Amino acid sequence: MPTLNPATEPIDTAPHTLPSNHRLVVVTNREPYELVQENNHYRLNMTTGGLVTALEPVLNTDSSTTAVQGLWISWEGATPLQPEQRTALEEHKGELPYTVATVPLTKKEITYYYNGFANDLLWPLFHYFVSQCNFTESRNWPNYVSANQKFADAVMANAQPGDWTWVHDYQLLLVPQLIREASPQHRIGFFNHIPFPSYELFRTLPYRRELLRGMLGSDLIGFHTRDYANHFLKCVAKLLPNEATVDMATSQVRTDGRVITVGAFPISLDVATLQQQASQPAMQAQAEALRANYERLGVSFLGIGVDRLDYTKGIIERLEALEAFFIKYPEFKRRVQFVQIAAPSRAKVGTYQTLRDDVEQTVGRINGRLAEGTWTPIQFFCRNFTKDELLPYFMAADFAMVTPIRDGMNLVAKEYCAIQQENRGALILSELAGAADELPEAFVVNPYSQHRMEEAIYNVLTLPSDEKQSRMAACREQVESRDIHYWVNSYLAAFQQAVVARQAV
Ligand code: ADQ
Repeated sequence: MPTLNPATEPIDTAPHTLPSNHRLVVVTNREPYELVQENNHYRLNMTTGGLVTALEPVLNTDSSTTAVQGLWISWEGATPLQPEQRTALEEHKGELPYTVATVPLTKKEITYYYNGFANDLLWPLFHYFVSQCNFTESRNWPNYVSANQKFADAVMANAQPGDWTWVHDYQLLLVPQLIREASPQHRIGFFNHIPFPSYELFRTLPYRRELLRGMLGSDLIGFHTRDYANHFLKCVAKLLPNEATVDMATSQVRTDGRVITVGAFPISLDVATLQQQASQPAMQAQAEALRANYERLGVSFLGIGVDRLDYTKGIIERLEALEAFFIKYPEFKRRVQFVQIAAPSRAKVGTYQTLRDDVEQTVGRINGRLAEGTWTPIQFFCRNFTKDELLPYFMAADFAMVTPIRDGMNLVAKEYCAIQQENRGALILSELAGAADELPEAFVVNPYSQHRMEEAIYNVLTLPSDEKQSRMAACREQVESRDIHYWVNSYLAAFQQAVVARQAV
């Protein structure tokens, strides 16, 4: 079997419905919808984050031509539901275009499995932030194991013969093996949404072998980039030499009498739906009004940053690069407005509480230092925007700064390109985001280099517009041709091949 790398190689991407009467079972930690109370009634709101944004159209038979019938298994949410809320959830579930099943986690599991092992150890380690890692083992690991067991149990409790079970992300690394133990013939796919670190980093984890074995319960293991896939294969070769054989050429692992396929599948967006939303006259009018408001204040260039509030996203480094830019090029003061929109996230993890304070202080310090008249260089919104609120900013902005310190993929970069239908905007993109592999025509920067970021800002403001347009056109065409349907089609095609490969052994 050839090495799977749809980022660079053609692969069968004809729309892949699963065999008839078969079902896709998506398993994620985060619930796709949360219950929101408004006045006296409840409604369901889509949750913020890359994973839900990407997966929703796969199962959403209302919005997609390649959607498949499915079940979505996830936790119930960070706060256990009160009886009244549970009733409301049951009533509203029917509005979703797919079936959902929830996994109730105890407060202890949420503290130690989710906030602890997943978000205070795996997340920073997989993003190369070793100094942020909390290696406390005594409660975090047992709760990670028990929570993973609950997800595996939920899969088994809901299982039907035609299921293709697709487990997602670093919170659930043990689930594939736990399902395999309960049901050896189960079809199991896994996808990791964050980077997979190099061996030298991964080996620092106390439970590194258990985690690899957990993932190897799958038939197909997917990553965003070939580099992440190779890191994983090298970790298996180094850490499980007596129980697994790795073939780097075919990107396969043999263990436990099975073949496991490993591949790169760069995630993307439901581009057509996003473009359709952006082309609504009301949305266009909002974008124009937004621009006009800034222009009235003398602003010629609008820049944006849109992120979950996370230290991996490089928000402070970006703001400091803007500060350095205004000091070096004072002629752009008053003429450039930067808007940073950040969605609060993981507020129960200590590093995230201090991050919000740090960003607010940085914004205050920079504005205090540089503000002139009515102009403050940075506007900061710290809340969830709806897509209708967010899109006008994407449309109005002359440039976007997507400059994470490390990021598995980064969908904001692709969202910004997708809606530049006139190729107007410019994207400044970190080379340490997975998206940089696919978007080399963006203004690619090293997020650790303030100097490079300053120069990139200068370039996007001063280069001739035809050069910027041709670079954006290349980025947009890439995003359009490798959209979410391409991602799901290529993953499901490879999943079916991987199950055949496993059964052939
Ligand atoms: P995330 O780290 O959550 O996802 P990302 O891919 O950037 O990050 O997606 C964030 C999503 O949230 C985007 O759709 C964006 O528009 C939205 N968003 C951000 N700020 C918002 C705000 N203030 N209000 C409303 N919406 C907001 C993880 C990995 C990524 C990977 C995805 C998918 O960390 O690297 O791209 O999964 O695999």
